[in-house]
Amino acid sequence: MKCRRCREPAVIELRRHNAGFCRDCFLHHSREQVRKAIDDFDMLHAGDRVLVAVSGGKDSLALWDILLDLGYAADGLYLGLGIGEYSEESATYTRAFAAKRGARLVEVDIPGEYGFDIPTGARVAKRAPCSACGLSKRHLFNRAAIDGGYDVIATGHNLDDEAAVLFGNTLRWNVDYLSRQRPVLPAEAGFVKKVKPLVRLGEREMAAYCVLTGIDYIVEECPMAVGNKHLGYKEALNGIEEHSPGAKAAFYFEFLDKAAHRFDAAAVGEAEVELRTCSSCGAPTTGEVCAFCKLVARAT
Ligand code: Q46
Ligand code: ZN
Repeated sequence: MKCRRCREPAVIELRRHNAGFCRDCFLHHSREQVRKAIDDFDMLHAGDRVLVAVSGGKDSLALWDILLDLGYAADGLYLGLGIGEYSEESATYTRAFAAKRGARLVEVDIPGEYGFDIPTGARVAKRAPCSACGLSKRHLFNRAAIDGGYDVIATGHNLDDEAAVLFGNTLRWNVDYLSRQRPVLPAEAGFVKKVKPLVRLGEREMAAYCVLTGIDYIVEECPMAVGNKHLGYKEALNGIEEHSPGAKAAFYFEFLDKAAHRFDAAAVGEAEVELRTCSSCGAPTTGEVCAFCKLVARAT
C-alpha cells in the first residue's frame, strides 16, 4: 500500500479514511486532525495559555506534543493519584517527556498535598475508585488552571473514548450526561474552559503517533480500570467498526451535529442549577461544601 499523500510506501493503514500513510505524512495527518478539531469546535485561540492534563499515557503525551508543534503555549499538569507503582511509573514517563521537550510541567500530588490516595480515599468514602478519582481530577484540574492563570484545560480523550462514553450514555439514555458530552465545555462561573482536541483521532492512531515520534509512554492501564464498563463498550464498538469502518466516527460526529442540542438543559425542560461557592475551598458547587472537600474530609 502506498501513502495517500506522497505515494511512498505506507507504514499505517487507516480504514476509516480508506487511506495509508508513510511516517511523515501520518504525523502531518495527525496534526491536521487536531488543527481541524480546534478550528471546527473553536477550542483554542492564538495566545491562549493551555494547561494539558497529562497522565503519562499515549493520548495525553501525544496531545501535548502536537499542541507544542502547532505553536500553542501549552504546559502540562500531572496529578499524583497515589495508585502504587502505576502512579510512580506514569510520573516518570511524564517528567521524561517534559524534560525532553523542554516543556513546563505542573505537578499536584494528592497524597502529599491532601493526605490520602485514591484507592484508600474511595474505600473510606464508599465510592467506586474511578468516581473518587474522576471528581478529584475535575476539581484539581480546574483549581490548578485558575491558580496558574490558564485560559483552557485540554484533555487527551480520543475518538474511541468519546464514542464509548456516548455509547454508554445512549444505552441508558442518561440525558444529563448526553447534554454535557461535547468536545468543548465553555468557561462558566468558576470553571475554566475545557477542550478535547483529539476527538478526530482514534486510539490506534495515538499509539502509532507515539511509536513513530519516539514518545515513551506507560502502556499498562490503570489497575483500577479493571471491570470498567467503558472497556466493554470500546470492544463492542471495535467489533462494529471492524465490519463497518467509519461507524464509530459517524456515531459520535453525527450525534454532535444532529442530536446533542436536543439534550441541552432547556431542551429537556430542566431548570439551570444554581451554583454557590464551597464554604471550605471556594470552588463552585451546588451544595454547602463541594464534593472534593467532602471526599477529603471523609478520607483523612
Ligand atoms: S486513573 Fe482514575 Fe482512570 Fe484509574 S482510578 Fe479510574 S479514573 S481508571 S482514567
Ligand atoms: Zn471545596
